[in-house]
Amino acid sequence: MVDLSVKLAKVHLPNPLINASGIYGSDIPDIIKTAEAKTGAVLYKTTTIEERNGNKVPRYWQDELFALNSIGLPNKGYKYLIQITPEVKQKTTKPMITSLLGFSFEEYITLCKAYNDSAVDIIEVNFSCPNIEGKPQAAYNFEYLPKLMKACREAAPDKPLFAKLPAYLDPSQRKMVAKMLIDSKFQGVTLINSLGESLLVNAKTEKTYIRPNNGLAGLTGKAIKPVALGNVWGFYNLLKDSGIQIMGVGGIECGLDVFEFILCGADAVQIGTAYIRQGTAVFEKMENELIQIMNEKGYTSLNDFRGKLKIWGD
Ligand code: RRO
Repeated sequence: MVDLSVKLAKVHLPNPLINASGIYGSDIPDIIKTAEAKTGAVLYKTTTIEERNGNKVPRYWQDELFALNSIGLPNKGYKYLIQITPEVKQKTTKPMITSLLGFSFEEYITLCKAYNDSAVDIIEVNFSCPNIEGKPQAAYNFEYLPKLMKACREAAPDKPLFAKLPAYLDPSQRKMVAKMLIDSKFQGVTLINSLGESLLVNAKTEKTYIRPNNGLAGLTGKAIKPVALGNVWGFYNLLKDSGIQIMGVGGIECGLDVFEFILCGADAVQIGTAYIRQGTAVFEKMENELIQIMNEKGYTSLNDFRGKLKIWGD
């Protein structure tokens, strides 16, 4: 009998499959739809202080390999999500994870404080939205980020905090950020956000596929999986003795992908683009495929293989 359950901080999840932020999770019907699927928890769309409509359309484009988005944080504002969470919790026992992003230091603090006193189970602090014109990602500012992380921690002492980070393409960056996570006592990290500043070109029309930010936007989908796995494995090796957990995200489409992320050290995984493409059935399909792989390999729990990737030649 295979046990897929996992604990994120002290929060119990029946399985490690979570919708990525931004894929549904904006209002009660959205949240319940994801809770009724074979998910382990539900993650809200990133919330801001004020309600937002997001960027101008077209702001999303996809093919089999890629999806490019510049959605621009459409959401109903944090007060709305805090207000509906108790009602959501009457309708489902699944844990609720919120996501927040501040446009300033002070806004991050306000949001962390408010969610600390709310019914959500875990807070994902988004330091890595690539789609706000004129606002660089906090996660790439190595002087600002540690101060911001510490302030978020102080503002939300009672909830598990996960930092949503972008891809880091150099080990020196990962080392600095791992130290920041440990120093500021975050419980976890979500890796990776979409690859910012990406561009897809329509050669036929000689135009960009999307409109905001000169056509530059966040890349997701199957093609980014190797970058995501590299970041999960890289951070896992820096964080494994600290107890800081990892949610892996980026290009996960099937149970085999889930297996690979856990093998590289992920505690749980998030499914974004594949949820858009395949609908709620994607979670049951992935769960069944993961169980089959584990049965074939004789594993009975995720701990049997988490972080146990072997290096060729060992
Ligand atoms: O809303 C978005 O455009 C968005 C966000 Br907040 C994010 O964190 N990552 C992304 O790819 N899109």
